Amino acid sequence: MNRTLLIIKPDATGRRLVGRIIDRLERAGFDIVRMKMVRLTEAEARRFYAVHEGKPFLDSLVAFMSSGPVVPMVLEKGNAVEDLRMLIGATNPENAACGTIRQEMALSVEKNSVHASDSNENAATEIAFFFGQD
Ligand code: 3AN
Repeated sequence: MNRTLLIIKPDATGRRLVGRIIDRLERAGFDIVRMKMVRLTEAEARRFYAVHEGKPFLDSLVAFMSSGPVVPMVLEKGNAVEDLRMLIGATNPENAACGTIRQEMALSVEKNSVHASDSNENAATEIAFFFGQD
């Protein structure tokens, strides 16, 4: 079993898509082991996206991610990181495969409804960011 982090982003919480996204995750065999709803400050969003420091889209991304509630959750499954990336689809919904969460629900490359960790190492860091070490 591996763990990964998924975040339901403000565009999706704002459109009442939380239940639909959770349904997709559970049907795909993920167990939710931690979950909460929080509103990030700009400083927290900037810290979460520190890897994107210097990118032209960072300021807009930080403003968006702190614009409304988000739902971070820890998901458990065999091959969790890769399987979740497959289920959510490409960053840009225009390139996301049919049947993926982003193809179905995302509005744009920025307002793309969900975040998922892209490696086991980043999953551990991102889980600790929201839920500490326990
Ligand atoms: P992913 O979320 O698929 O791992 P990353 O980590 O490359 O993609 O990007 C993090 C977030 O930054 C994306 N989810 C998206 O909201 C935003 N983003 C990435 N690339 C762009 C871009 N070219 N223009 C605007 N926003 C972007």
